[in-house]
Amino acid sequence: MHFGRSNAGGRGVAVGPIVSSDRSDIFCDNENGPNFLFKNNGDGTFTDIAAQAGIDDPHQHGRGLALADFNRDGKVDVVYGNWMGPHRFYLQTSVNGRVQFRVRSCDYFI
Ligand SMILES: [Ca+2]
Repeated sequence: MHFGRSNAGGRGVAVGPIVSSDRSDIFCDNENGPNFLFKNNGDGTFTDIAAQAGIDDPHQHGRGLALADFNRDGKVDVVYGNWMGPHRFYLQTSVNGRVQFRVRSCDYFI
């Protein structure tokens, strides 16, 4: 099975119910090009929704990542470092029933 572009330069991968309530999705932060967020379709296939969900971050070079529900709203959020770029902290939200990730600045932690 192949996911996305073969030259993506993956640097981090995490698996869990990121956008699905009862299935394991896959998030990959990449060095060369956009990140992937593969939503589990429940039939052995996955759909990359990173761009439509606002978490593709195509101009950065991801390094490692973690998943957690940082704001305790029941939705999984994503944090990762970038090489030679700003680190990212994304909170998951929903806009008109569609999954969206909003990047937050580090002052969110204050
Ligand atoms: Ca959350």
